[in-house]
Amino acid sequence: MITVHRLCRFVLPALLLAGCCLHAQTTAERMAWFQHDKLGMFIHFGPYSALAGEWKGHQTPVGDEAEWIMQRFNIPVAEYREMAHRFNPSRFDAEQCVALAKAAGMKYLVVTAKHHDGFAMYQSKVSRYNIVDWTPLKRDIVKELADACKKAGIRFCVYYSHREDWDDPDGYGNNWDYDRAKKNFAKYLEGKSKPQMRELLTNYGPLGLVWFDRGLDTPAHAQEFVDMVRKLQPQCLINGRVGNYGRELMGDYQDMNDNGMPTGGLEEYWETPQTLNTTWGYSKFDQQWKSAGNVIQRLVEIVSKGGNYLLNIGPMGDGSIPAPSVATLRKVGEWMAKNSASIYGSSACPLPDSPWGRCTVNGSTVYLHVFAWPSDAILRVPGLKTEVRSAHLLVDPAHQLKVTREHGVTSIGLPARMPDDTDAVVVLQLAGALQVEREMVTQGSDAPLSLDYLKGATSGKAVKRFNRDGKFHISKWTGTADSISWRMLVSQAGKYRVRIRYSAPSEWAGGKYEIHVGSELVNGTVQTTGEGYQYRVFDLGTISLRAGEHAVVIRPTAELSHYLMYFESIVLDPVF
Ligand code: H79
Repeated sequence: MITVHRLCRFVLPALLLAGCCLHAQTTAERMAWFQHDKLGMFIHFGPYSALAGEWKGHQTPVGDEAEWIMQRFNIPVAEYREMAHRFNPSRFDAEQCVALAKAAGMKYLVVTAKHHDGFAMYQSKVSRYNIVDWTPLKRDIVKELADACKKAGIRFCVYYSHREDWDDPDGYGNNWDYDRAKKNFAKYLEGKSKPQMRELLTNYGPLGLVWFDRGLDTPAHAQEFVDMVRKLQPQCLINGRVGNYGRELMGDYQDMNDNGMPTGGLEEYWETPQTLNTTWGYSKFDQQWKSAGNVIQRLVEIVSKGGNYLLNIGPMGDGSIPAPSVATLRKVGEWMAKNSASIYGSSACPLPDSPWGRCTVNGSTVYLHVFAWPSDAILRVPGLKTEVRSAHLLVDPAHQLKVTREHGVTSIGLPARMPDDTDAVVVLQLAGALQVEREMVTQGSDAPLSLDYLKGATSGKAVKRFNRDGKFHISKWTGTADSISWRMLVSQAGKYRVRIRYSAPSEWAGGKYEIHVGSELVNGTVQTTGEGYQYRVFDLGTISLRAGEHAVVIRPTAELSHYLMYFESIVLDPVF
């Protein structure tokens, strides 16, 4: 049995701490709005928008990212600069843009103040290569959006590409005009990147967050950006890409890979940046638009796994927003207008996956998001242990739905017709905090039992995390109170080979752990798998298991000064 919601484990302790002492803001306090707001608008806008995926007859295919066009065709700096001289998005309307975000239910907005091409979309004293000093438009787009956001009550945020700069001779990425060997990266950091970041943190009012991209060469350099944000705007959040990929998180929260979706609920703050078609910057070739229904179901999936959705629009060269993006966001807004109570402030749902949809949780209220209406109009919810006080459709609170429970399955009588063709939300009011039956790991007739990080229940400091390299694992465990456990049903008695899969840097070698499988005990010693996240399998010998239910627990055997390992799975293979 696990008590919900899981996020309490890392949010609540910090909040309690904050309540009892007067001190600098904790991460949890800074993160509160982000945790609540769930949906943001990303805007990719720059001179590349005017190229729309085409340069001198060369086209970026669908699937390529049109904001990368300068790099893709190795456009010489002089020619790209000349093109940027003519960039004149006179139809850009910040208030309209922000109104669209608001109508869609978005609560924060992140605009590319400088993307990898090095062009600033605001008036910068650091470099004349900016939209006010370099183009016929002569308007500060960042300022216009900051003002419009303030008026509309949307949290204003900036994207700044701190490492990549294809215009600056010392920035990363342009090795077609500039000799890589002659680059002085520190000169770029001190001369452009940091001073521009300082301008953005000084001249545009309070920023909700700064969205860095592509990491930095060293943790020390990344720390300088973190320190600058903390000093100039202590409330401002910092996304994890401020630091190097494939390393421990720096900043306040994790971003998944671009368009990434975690396999399950994570026990940390996270966000996924996603596109409406397949490019960030506008491309006239990319008409692979997601449907509004797909976007709504993605939003629900993200919230059901505890994350935030940062959804992109790419304005065109004239500044207007592509019509399909507008249409989709308006439809998302129509759904949100009726259903946002199931989104804002909600957290990850610990109920097992269901064939009909997903669920989100807010205190003792559970929102069942029905994507596929059951043909017999009975919604079956296995694993829910807390008593259900009442059930109704979110859009029809006056009409109570009948709830029964048999053999651990809660059934809700639905109307015959689905009231929303994308996601009809059923609200369950519980008698107390949501408690769920732990999922049972089972085996096929002669198949292994797989105890992975997804099905495991963490306790103590152990948490499910993104590894900043595309994979997921459990880490942050350092002592005997930090464990992972499973319920497992062995249908075939006999001998099983125990294998564990994890990643561990060299400093963690020698850490001792134990695995209890029913009454059997397996001891292990951590071996290094090398630097970065390289998961390897280690054989821990065989054990004998009787048929029936067993509890499995893995934990460190002593207090450590570091994490035990980045845990991925334990597999029990029958040996016959
Ligand atoms: O701003 C958006 C992307 O431009 C940026 N992140 C999001 C939010 C990004 N930076 N780096 N990357 C994405 C990954 C780079 C992928 C690449 Fe490619 C593969 C670069 C070159 C090959 C994709 C395909 C882009 C150009 C071709």
